[in-house]
Amino acid sequence: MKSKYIITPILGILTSLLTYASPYQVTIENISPTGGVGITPPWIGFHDGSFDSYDGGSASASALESLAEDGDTSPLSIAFLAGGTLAGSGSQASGRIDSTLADGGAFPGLLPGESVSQTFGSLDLTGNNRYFSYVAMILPSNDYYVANGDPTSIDLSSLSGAPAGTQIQFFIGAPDTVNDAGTEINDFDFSAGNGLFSLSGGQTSAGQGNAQSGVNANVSGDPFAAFLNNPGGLNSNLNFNNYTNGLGQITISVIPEPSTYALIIGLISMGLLVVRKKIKTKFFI
Ligand SMILES: [Ca+2]
Ligand SMILES: [Ca+2]
Ligand SMILES: [Ca+2]
Repeated sequence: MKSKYIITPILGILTSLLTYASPYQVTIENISPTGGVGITPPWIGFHDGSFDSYDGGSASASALESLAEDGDTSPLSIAFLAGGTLAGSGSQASGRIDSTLADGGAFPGLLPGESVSQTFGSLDLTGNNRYFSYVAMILPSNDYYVANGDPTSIDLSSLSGAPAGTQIQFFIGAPDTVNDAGTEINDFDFSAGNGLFSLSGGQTSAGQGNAQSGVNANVSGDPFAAFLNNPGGLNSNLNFNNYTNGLGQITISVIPEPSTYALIIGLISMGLLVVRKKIKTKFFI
């Protein structure tokens, strides 16, 4: 009976810790079928709604071109952290947070079935970091990429103050939503990632390819049918417009703070000691 009174306040403390001490974890998974497309290390950013990566029907910014053609996230990150936007209008004085999620493998991006995670200790999900943006290049391709072109379409504010385990999850690259950046002619002689798919040719260094001078447009139908120098015999699973849900999934979840785990273990140990002591006392009296 007495031990019950001791455990109840401990549970109360645990509940409040889980509610208030909460970092966030972002996990990105390539859900393409075996033999399907790869994704370069995804760039992600948290902002106040002022950052837009592209507008359909408009030319790509050079920072987006670098990512779409070579998987290079540096120019995009620099532009993002400088507070501006790549499309439309908007700016943010300070407080943006971004990252490129590379895994430790020989290929730092995500092949089918691979995933990568990163934890963010402090995000202001009701202010500076309320909205989430992502951009990643599709492999193989010359300038195909996946991104959200609406700055406020992914609102994370509901995760603020939510208990550990709460999450927002969504698919990316659903059929007919992958973009051609319109910056490089689609040509297997200068595409990136060929070697990952046993395709001959391909660019041997960043920036190789012929300028397209086009605009951002959704890729529909067979994505590779109109490529120049198509070697033929492509794995049919490379057709990402045939994937039911898309080519990837992003999960953003509230997780307990590392120090919370230590506190939980400590408090449970204390509780167990107290209970053991009580039981022992009973047996020996
Ligand atoms: Ca846009
Ligand atoms: Ca193109
Ligand atoms: Ca190229």
